[in-house]
Amino acid sequence: MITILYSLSYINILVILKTKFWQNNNFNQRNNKVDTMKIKNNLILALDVMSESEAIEICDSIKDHIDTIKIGYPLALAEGLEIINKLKDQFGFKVICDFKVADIDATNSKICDETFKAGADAIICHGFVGSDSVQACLDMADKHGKELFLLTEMSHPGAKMFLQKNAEEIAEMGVEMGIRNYVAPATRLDRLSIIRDIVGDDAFIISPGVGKQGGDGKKTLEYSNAIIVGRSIYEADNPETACENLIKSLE
Ligand code: FNU
Repeated sequence: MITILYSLSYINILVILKTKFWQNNNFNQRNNKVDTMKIKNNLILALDVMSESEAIEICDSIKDHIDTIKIGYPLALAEGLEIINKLKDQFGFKVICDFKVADIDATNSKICDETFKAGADAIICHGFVGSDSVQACLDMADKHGKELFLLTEMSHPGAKMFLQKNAEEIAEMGVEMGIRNYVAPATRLDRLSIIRDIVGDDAFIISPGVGKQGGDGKKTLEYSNAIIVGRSIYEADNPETACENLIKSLE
């Protein structure tokens, strides 16, 4: 009897130790993720200006308040991917490339590889293309030790036509694939809240649509980890003041 009890408690200890190991491991992984994407003032600048000189001028004026910028096709097509390292070197920013990658897996791999080689810290991909295409982006992000953001539902009115109908399944797919970073709209808080529920509190959500598209920054941050703001900052007469006022409004 004593021998049986002894063996049972030994097995119990092993089970507890194993569980703790996984908990710790997951905890460490989570910490790494959040650290990688720690964003000053929870504010990302969408730098959709059309020239390097304009980009530098804007960055120079907001550099004390923002440490993460998002570059999309407008600036990358106008100035080439070299703009990524130029802005990183000059301002020490983290750069998210908003290329909404949405192709077959083989092509997605190539797009992500080139973008990470050019210095991007993260890339945004579409989810509607399916798990094989998204997996290719995820594998390339892992290979480079960089981050992938999965776009679930977009912020503009047209997203209601097709994307919204599948956004929840896209988010579920992301969770099944182990994706930790998501893009979800600041313009529809009910939808943002649903997406947050699906991806869980440990996921990192960034949200475009604050300002010009009508979204409210402070309310968005009840569900998101950071807001993405473009025109309200870079089109302002004084981008630094616009940035400061926006940050105050988030308190
Ligand atoms: P602003 N963007 C968006 N909605 O607006 N990446 C999305 O659903 C999405 C995006 C980008 O309106 C948009 O391309 F997935 O001037 C732009 O770069 O504040 C930025 O977010 C919003 O810019």
